[in-house]
This record gives sequence, C-alpha cells and structure tokens, in this order.
Amino acid sequence: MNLLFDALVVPLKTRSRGVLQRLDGSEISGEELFHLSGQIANTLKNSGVLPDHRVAMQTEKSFEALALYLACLRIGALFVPLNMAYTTSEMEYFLTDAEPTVLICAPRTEVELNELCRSRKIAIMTLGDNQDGSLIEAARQASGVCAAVDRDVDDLAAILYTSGTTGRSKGAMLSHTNLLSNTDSLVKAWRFTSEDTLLHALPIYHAHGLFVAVHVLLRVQGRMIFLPKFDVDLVIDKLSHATSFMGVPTFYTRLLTHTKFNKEYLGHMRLFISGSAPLLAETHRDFEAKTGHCILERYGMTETTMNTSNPYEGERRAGTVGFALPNIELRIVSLETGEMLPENEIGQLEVRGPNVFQGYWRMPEKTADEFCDDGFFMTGDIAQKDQDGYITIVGRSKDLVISGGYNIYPKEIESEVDALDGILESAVFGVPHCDFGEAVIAVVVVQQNFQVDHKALIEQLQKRLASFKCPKRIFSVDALPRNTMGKVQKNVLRQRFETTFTKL
Ligand code: MCA
Ligand code: AMP
Repeated sequence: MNLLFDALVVPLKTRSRGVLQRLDGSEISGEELFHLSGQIANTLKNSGVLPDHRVAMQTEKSFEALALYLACLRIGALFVPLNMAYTTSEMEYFLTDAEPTVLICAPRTEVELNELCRSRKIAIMTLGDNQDGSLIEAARQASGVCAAVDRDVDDLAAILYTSGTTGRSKGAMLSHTNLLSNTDSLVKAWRFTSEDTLLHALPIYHAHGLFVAVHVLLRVQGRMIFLPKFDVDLVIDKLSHATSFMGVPTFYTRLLTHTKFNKEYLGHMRLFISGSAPLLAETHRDFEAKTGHCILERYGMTETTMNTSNPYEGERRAGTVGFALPNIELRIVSLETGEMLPENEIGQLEVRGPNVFQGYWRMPEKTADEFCDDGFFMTGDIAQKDQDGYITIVGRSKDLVISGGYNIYPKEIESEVDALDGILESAVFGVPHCDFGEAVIAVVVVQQNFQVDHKALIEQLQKRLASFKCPKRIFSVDALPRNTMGKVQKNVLRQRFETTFTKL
C-alpha cells in the first residue's frame, strides 16, 4: 500500500481523457502523466534515490514538474519543492538542511547551484519549462514501468519549507495521512467531481497550489488548465473554459481592477476559492457585485494544510474563514492563560487532527515548542468564533508579513539588513499595499556619518534574499521606538509608515 500513490496516481493509468491542459492548448492524458511519472521514478532510482531520501526541486511550473512529484510518491522519496525566487544563498541553506540525494533545478541556475551540490555530494539534474533538461532526456530513455514502494500511513511524503520566527526556514514534514485526509475533506466540502476543470494559476512549490489545488483535482480525476503562473489577462481568457478557480487575494484584486473582467467570461464557473492571506470583506463584496459569484474563503497553513472553510451551501460570510473541516478540532485559547475562551472572545487558534504535520525536519525542540501537551498545534493566528460558529482570523501573534500570499518572517530580513555595512539596527514589518495586501518595509538606524543610500541597500539585499522578501522601501530613523522592556515597538512604526503605499 502507498496511500497517496494509490489514491492520486494509480487512477491516472487507465484514463485516456485529458487531465491537464498546457498553455499552448495541448492536452495531457492521465496515461501520459502516469507513464512519465514512471520514467522519472526510474531515473531518480538510477541516480541513487531510495525511499525516505529527499528530492529537492527548484524549477518553473510545468507538467513535467508535476510528474516529478508523482514519481517521488511512487518511490517513497520525500518531495522538497523550493520557490524559484530563492537566491543561491537561500538555496545553500535548504540544501544543507534537507540533504537531498538529488536536486532538480532549472537549466539557467545549474551552473550556480552545481558548486553547492558538488561539495555536498548532491546529484544535480535539470528540468526546463519547454519539455527540456537532463532529467527529461534521461527519463525518455527509461522504462515507464516502476512498481510503487509500500508506504505506511504515517510515512512522510513531503517536506515544505516555511519561514521561521527565528530567522531560518523550517521544513514541515507532511505524511501520507496528513495530505490524503485533507484532500478528501476538501473534495467533499467543495463538491469537486470528475466533471470539474480547475484553472490552475498558483505555483506548485507551496501547499496551496500543490496539496490543495492539484491534489483535489487528481483525487476526483478532474482536469486542470495549467498556467505557468498567474497572469491576469491569461486568467480572464481561460476562465470561460473552467468550472473552478483557486487563488490568493491578490489574484482577486487584480481581476477586479482589470477593465476586461466581467460576468461574460464565467459561463461554466461554479466556484471561486480564496486563501493563504486575508481576503478583505470589501473584495468579497465587490467580486459578488461584479460577477454574481460569492468567493469561498478558507484558512490553512503549510503545517496543517486546510483547517477551515466557508460552506459550499449556506452563507459564505465575508471576512470570515468559515468552520472547522470534518475531523479537525479547533479551539481558541487565551494568550495569557492558555484556557479555552467562550464565543466572541479573541485568542490564539489551536488545531488538532489528522491534517496536522509530523513536526519540523530535524528540529525536535522547535516542534515541541509549538505543540500543547494534549497534541494541539499552536497556529500563531489570532482568531474569534461568533455565535453562529464562523471563525474570523483577526491577526497574528507571530511576527509575520503575508505579501501576495507569500509568508515573510521579519527576523530573517532583519538579520540580512543588520549585516549590511553602515547599519546599526533595523526593524522590518508589513504595511498595507493595494496589490499584495501587505508589503515589506524596513526602518534602519545607521552609523554616525554613514551616507546611506536606500536604493543601494535594497540592491544588496536582492543578492541574498528572494525578491518578494526584499523590503520595497527602506527608511532611516535616529532610533527605533522601544517599550520599557527594550522591545522594538513595531506597532508604532507600522502606524507611522502605514500610508507608505496608499498615498502613492
Ligand atoms: C512577486 N513580487 C512580490 C510578490 N510576488 N513582492 C511581494 N510579494 C509577493 N507575493 C515582486 C517580485 O519580487 C518582483 O519584484 C515583482 O514583484 C514582479 O515579480 P513577478 O513574479 O512578475 O510578480 P507577479 O507575477 O505579479 O506575482 C505576484 C503573485 C505571486 C502572482 C501574487 O506572488 C503569487 O503567485 N503568489 C501566490 C503565492 C502562493 O501560492 N502562496 C501560497 C502559500 P522586483 O521587480 O523588485 O524583482 S501556501 C499557504 O500560504 C497556506 C498553506 C495556505 O493557506 O494556502
Ligand atoms: P504558510 O505558512 O505560508 O502556510 O501560511 C499560513 C498562514 O497564512 C496562516 O498561519 C495564516 O496566518 C495565513 N492565512 C492562510 N489563509 C488565511 C486566510 N484565509 N485568512 C487569513 N490568514 C490566512
């Protein structure tokens, strides 16, 4: 038995209908996806990959990248997808921490990454976005027949890195049961069937695009129109061929502000889903007014995949994330005492259920810190439940910025800013941004007589940090505001700089 492989991949074997449409309109059948995943599985095995070995992937989104994930499931390797935006310096950390047997990278980054791989004895292969690269060349020569290895229900399927409060990313270990139980809940909750076509515009290196979108559609043997990335014109063009769409709030605000976007394009659409960041109630209402569709908002985390959802039938309440999904226990507890709070009171959201991950990769202490004795996971999200049971995420106790659906932990950025020449200290935080929801800015205190050039500081940071993490603006102050305990008052800074992007 191999839970995820049996549930998601085996049914493809006999499916001659298209399961995936490429941007150029070509259709990939289930049989083709199944066969290619077998060929890639054999290629990985030939490179020395064994069950429980890690296979890291930093490539553009493609049908072949998806086949690579399915190949990992087949041979029991742990899939470690990495954002294409990560710099070589960030990749050095991930490769050192995950210790993959193989890295599959884009052809254009091979030279830079080769050095890192060689010294760590990591095999390297490439996968381009045009059906090219050494992985695909080798796979084409390999047999497509590859028996799936047995996996226990609690065996791991993937490690997904999520930013860390301490500055370094942590690998969330997700098991077959974690992922399949959640997929099945979502299929039911959102009424997905084999008749569905999902317009897939999310990246597949995060839980949203892979474990929510791809898993649900594979599970029901539906079809996906696989866009390389979110592009508002393309999405508008392709929506008329889809029944469903999943996105982060930025996707919806961009659609709403596009002059071409209107009801006409939505002939077959039955469902729009939003998550990964708060969807403003205003966006929810404007979308309904413009399209007649009420966006279904849900809430999740990399560590837990999806926890709550607004109902498919029944009121999808703007500004809320709905109710706990089946078999998932949620509670809201006091941040001071840890005691459960009654309705309408605000506290930390904790979660327990088959969806909750197995811990952080090689960080047992960090893992223990984030679980209560009775097995509830502390999400770090601040929430409230109303008298009808709807949950609202009202804030975060973790120092986190969510920009366009990407999580950015200020500590990581502050460490990089502080290391720059001339900087004494810094504070990094998020401020409102009409496109990304929140945008990162940094406030710095510079050494005496240092001639600061904020643009040059950003350019230096771009060499070290993925560009979505880089502060969009940097400001200098004489001193950071601190409370009596000496802690930087980010709320004071946030207030002072909150109109940075809104007054533009
Ligand atoms: C791109 N840029 C960003 C972001 N994306 N800056 C801040 N925040 C961002 N999210 C910057 C780039 O660094 C670049 O800067 C410039 O914008 C243009 O880059 P480009 O790639 O062309 O941007 P884009 O194509 O317009 O991308 C915006 C996007 C993308 C489509 C909203 O960020 C996106 O696909 N976001 C989805 C993220 C996601 O899937 N999250 C799910 C995580 P410069 O010009 O300076 O170089 S999973 C999760 O959160 C849990 C499990 C859950 O609940 O789902
Ligand atoms: P990640 O670590 O990338 O998996 O992001 C998870 C975090 O995104 C959660 O802990 C929340 O803070 C946030 N999040 C996800 N979905 C929502 C939502 N619908 N509303 C508000 N915040 C959300």
